[in-house]
Amino acid sequence: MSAPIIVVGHKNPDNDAISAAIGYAWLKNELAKRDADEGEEVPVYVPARLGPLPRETAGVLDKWGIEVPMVINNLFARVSDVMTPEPLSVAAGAKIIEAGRIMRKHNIQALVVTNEDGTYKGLISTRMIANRYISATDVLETEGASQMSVAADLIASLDQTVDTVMEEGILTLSKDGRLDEAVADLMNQPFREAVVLDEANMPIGIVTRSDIAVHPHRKVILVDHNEISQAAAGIEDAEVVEIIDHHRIADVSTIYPIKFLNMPVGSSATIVALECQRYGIEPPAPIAAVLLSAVMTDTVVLKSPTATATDKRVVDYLAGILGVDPTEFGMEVFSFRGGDDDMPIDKLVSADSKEFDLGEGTVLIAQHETTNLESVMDREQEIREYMRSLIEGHGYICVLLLVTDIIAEGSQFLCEGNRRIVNRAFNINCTGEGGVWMPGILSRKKQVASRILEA
Ligand SMILES: [Mn+2]
Repeated sequence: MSAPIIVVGHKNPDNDAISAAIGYAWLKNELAKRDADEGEEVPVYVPARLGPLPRETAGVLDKWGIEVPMVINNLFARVSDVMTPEPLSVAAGAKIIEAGRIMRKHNIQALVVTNEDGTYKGLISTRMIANRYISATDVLETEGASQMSVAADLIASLDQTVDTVMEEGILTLSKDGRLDEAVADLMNQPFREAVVLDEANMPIGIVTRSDIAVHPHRKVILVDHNEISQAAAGIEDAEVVEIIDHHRIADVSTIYPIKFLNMPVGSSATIVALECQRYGIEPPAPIAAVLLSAVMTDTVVLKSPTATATDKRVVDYLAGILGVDPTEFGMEVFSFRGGDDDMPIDKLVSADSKEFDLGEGTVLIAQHETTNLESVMDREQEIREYMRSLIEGHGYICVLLLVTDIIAEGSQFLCEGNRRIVNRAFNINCTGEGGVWMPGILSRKKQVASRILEA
């Protein structure tokens, strides 16, 4: 079975990054099942995420009984992508002739040697047996040795146990280890094989030098981003097979032409819903709920200037499937976020934050949406202290936090580091205290990041 295709959003995932991945993986699986020919292997699409679940996502997934997508750390090819699973083994106490028979029967060059409890002990290869045989002829060098004594030693060798010729110093690997590191280690040891062990020291695979002649690439579909700095580590090593996004076109590149759907709409989930309509595959209620929640959070209940007529149509379509009032539904999703006064400071400031490279350095633009600006501003000192710790820890030249009041429809700008960058772009005067109220600013992408990048 070939490896599943990962569908994943950006780092620091927001509700759209995770929901669009869930929705698009669902649609791709439906299409794969529909379009597969008889007896053909059906590809499997698996949604994943690059970080913790936002509270509202956790609330929606829990309410609609949807499995939380797995966390992935990187997209580098792994040992498990090339290993031959379920390697044949032989007990350390078995005779060499027995090991030889197994290898001949299965036409393989090496066997894993195991202890009595099945755990890993070493490895025996045809090469090691051949060396033992050739060394039997060494007796010819000694005075008075006859061909008969060589033959006797050869016969005696067949009766020896596997552990007398096996090697114990073979490279061992774990299946989730990075392939490039495993390859370097494998080429650095004198043996052609490495053994893959699980946590209990049981052999679960074998990797040989011929297995690594071809370097595999993990297949991935990117949703809600197309920028390397926002993608999983190892993105350059992966094969991007599709991109579904509503951000500016950035720097992820591919070798082959791919399906790249980029639309200036309010959310990636909107594009996923449009694809459902285009293929005539209506999402079931739980998927419709996940998608609708993402349109609502990304467009701040359709109030953001990023919300388009297309988003409104999609919202009506999804709300129709669910039989709900879209605004009420959206408000419920926002309510899953909980109160601002007891939210951990790191969540409040950096749960939804993105890095932007200005050339002179990196700016972090964070956004916190609230229905109660005052309760957030009550924590200003704590917030600013945390923002300064981000600057110290990551070397940002500037950190900007937008505290977006979705009822008053504007954002309070709080800025630490080089405030000139923000002040220049907006012609305002952010200081170290109080921040600046920016009416009508709801969208980081459309109204803030673009202006800072252009300034
Ligand atoms: Mn989005």
